[in-house]
Amino acid sequence: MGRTLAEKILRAHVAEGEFKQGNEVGIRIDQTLTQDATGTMACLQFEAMRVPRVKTELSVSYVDHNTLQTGFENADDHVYLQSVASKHGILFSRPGNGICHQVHLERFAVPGKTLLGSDSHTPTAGGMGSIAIGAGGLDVAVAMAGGLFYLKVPKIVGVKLSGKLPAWVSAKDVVLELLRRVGVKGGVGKIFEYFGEGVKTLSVPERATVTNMGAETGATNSIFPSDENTKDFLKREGREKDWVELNADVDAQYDEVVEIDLSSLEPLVAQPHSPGSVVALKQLAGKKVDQVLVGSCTNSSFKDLMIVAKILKGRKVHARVSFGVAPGSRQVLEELARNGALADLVNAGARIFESACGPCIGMGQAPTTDAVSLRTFNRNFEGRSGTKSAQVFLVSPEVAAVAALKGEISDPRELGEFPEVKLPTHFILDDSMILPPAKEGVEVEVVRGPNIKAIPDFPEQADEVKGRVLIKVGDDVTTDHIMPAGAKILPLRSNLPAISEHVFTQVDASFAKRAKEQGGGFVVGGENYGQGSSREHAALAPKFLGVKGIIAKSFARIHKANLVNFGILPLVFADKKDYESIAQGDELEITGVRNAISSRSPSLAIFNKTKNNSFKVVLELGSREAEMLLAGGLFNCLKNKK
Ligand code: MIC
Ligand code: SF4
Repeated sequence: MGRTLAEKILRAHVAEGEFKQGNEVGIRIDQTLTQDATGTMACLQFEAMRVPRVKTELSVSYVDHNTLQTGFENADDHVYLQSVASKHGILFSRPGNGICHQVHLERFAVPGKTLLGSDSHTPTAGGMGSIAIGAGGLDVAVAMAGGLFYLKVPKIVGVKLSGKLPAWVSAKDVVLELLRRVGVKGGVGKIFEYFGEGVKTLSVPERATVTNMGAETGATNSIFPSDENTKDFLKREGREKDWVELNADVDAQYDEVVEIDLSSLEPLVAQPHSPGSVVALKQLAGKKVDQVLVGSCTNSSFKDLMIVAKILKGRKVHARVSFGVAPGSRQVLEELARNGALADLVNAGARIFESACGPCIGMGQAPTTDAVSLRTFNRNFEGRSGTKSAQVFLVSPEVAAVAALKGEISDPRELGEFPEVKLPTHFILDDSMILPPAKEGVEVEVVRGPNIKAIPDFPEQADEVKGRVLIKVGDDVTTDHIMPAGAKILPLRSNLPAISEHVFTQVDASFAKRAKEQGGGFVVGGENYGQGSSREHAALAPKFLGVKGIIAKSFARIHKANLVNFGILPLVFADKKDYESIAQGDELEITGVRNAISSRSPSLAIFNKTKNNSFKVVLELGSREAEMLLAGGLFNCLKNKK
């Protein structure tokens, strides 16, 4: 039987375990990426491993999230990251050089390689034919130190593309269509592998838009073949030598197949507050718009921004709309500056932001109260924009540009001829903002500002676990709910005691105080607990506050791994109905926890003292995870092995 492309690449990297769906395997990681918001923790953890130089083929540390520098904290983090990178053999992409995923795609992603990144949108590089997976910072630190990355072999779902996108319909609509069909849980435990005739009609950056936002389905990653278009893009980036042809076998068998006819697609929109709430744009035509933002790692490539500039050229942004553009990389920005498109954007009334994540992670540009904000981004979780009452809609650059002109949602197809965008034969190649590491790392001194606090030691897993339910939340709770970001909180990413004060603040401002007063306890959640961002602070900060276990109907992949990495029990209701009978404040007790973990008995009974009843939970663990939980987390586990 023929093999899928994902299987071929994964098999070539398996170093432990048998490659069989559902089995845990350890894979070798060729490349890593970190960004500053998760990277400071990853670097602190890497430093604590006392490995002098990274053991990967390539590791890059990007600064793109925390670039506002409203105080000394962000700036201190940057210098810390720069010095760690130099000392330990990591390339350092300076603030202003661009968003990690866009820059990685341009300068480093290679077909057939494995990439592990401490950011959930790492699968962007799947557009280049890499197996690119998002993970918690600690997993990435382990990979930098030469360790394997462990994952359950996912199902491989083939997405068969046919036809060609009509004018004014773009790659964003392809992935919105996938989200419309499968929703925000539909990709859990799966890889989406694209194939079929339609693949040829999409360029690498367009493919990357699709693989980027595949993260919103909960998928492990998404991947496109490496073909002539891949070669073409690499050539324009001066990296033709990195090209290899990679395809699934013609008789490859997928676990499932989803078919998308590109020709039949129309402009789509994800409505508030979920990337999975997708409807046809025409249903919302006429809705007044207050803010339009173009950028983020989903849609900030040269072509995305050129389309917007061409639509706006010689026109003016509507008086009601605040219109902003954040180019994905310095390369994109310089191209636009030199070819005149930047002037067209400025002339139309655009506010130009730095090449960084910016408003996508709530670093500035919070919309007005009750605003309607149209964004080319990938996430519209409630409050993520910085304004809780704002309604954020996710759209393509084409739709965004037309809304900026008209001041309301309107079908871009009504604007007439679709502007053609030609890619430059050679992109401007200037890697001077990517600093190479020192040749002799030993001499480099790591610079630590007062905001950079060491991670505390955590004890091993107790046998008896007691505590109250500190909070009960519903389905699809995101890591943005658990550990919000934004201009106020993001600068605290390297200061665990300080950031912990903000756990669950969007949901219940008194959570941290209550958790501390009660000496920790439990969190009760619904389905898909911890979807979205890879931020390990959503596990680490609750751990710091004494959270011992999360009892949920199901968990998102990266978050579950982060919980285990930091020694928090991920408990799943054996009978989902028990979720109903448990309330905030209930006193819970579990005994024999160590024994259950070491005997890998999947089932545990929880006694609800308040209700005087017991219910069952499942603790599904591989042997490695069991070892980690017993030790009180991955870090303790590594220390024990030394
Ligand atoms: C996000 O888009 O939510 C982030 C910010 O990039 C996160 C990482 C983080 O929280 O630092 C992600 O996607 O993993
Ligand atoms: Fe940055 Fe937004 Fe992309 Fe996350 S989703 S990496 S915050 S641009």
